[in-house]
Amino acid sequence: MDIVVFGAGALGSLVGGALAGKHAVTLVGRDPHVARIREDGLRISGELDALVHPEATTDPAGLVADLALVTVKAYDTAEAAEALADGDVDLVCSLQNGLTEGTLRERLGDRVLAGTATYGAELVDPGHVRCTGLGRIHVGELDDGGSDRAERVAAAFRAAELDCEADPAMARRRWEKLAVNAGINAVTALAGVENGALAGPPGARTAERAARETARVARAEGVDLTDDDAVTALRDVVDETAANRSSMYQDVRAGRRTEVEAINGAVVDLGRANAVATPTNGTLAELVRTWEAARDLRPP
Ligand code: KPL
Repeated sequence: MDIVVFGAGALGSLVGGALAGKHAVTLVGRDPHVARIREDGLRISGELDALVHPEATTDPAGLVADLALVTVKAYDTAEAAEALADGDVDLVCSLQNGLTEGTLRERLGDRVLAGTATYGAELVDPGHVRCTGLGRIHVGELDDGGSDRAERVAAAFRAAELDCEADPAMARRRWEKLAVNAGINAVTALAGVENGALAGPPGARTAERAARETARVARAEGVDLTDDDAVTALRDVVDETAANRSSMYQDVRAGRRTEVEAINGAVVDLGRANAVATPTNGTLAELVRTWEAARDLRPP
């Protein structure tokens, strides 16, 4: 398969690098990471181990592929959709945090599949990504139901030895992942700890409250996600990615804008729309916003 990975951050580089062992992969990212990949290849270390030589570019214009994986930050989704609309890509699958598929679909129509990934990944240096936790990937139709194309994409991931399944119930899966991110990301970023620190109290208490609130909002939105399911999913990811620094913790360490609006912010907004109280997500969102505002990272 010809695969474009749009967003060569930590997860995009890890997944794209693994896929490059079996498929023709082009990573779209920024220098100096892209320049180093072009010169020396992409090194994957940690739980996965490989040196691969995918194509890499900083130019998102005119991309042609069977499949585009979108791995940009949630706030860059509209821009990615715009660039992909100008190319020639058969299928598009989001592996992002947050419920971003709606934005992709507005511009790219029913070519869009939903996806979730719980692998832990960190960019160590330009040209080097570390796999800090073997998670799994799920792909499927945005409107639920099974499909051949989702099965094909899952098989392409599995051919590259990534743990992946097609899921006919992606609405629930996406909310489950949102609950996991709502619990893990802001708490680890604010406390400056790896995911494994949420395996027990006190970290687990706040993280689990945020995940339960997310499940309540999901149910108000018509998605069948119990509080217990959300907490179990959270605990599983904490366990599988114990050594990982969450993407929000990595953003905070690097002094970058975070995805708080797409995670805790989105839970609060949808909670308000459905008259569901989300005090823990609200507090976490406000604390992360305070950190961003103090560094002038908030969008105008
Ligand atoms: O999605 C993640 C993230 O860090 O954004 C998890 C799966 C929680 C891994 O840390």
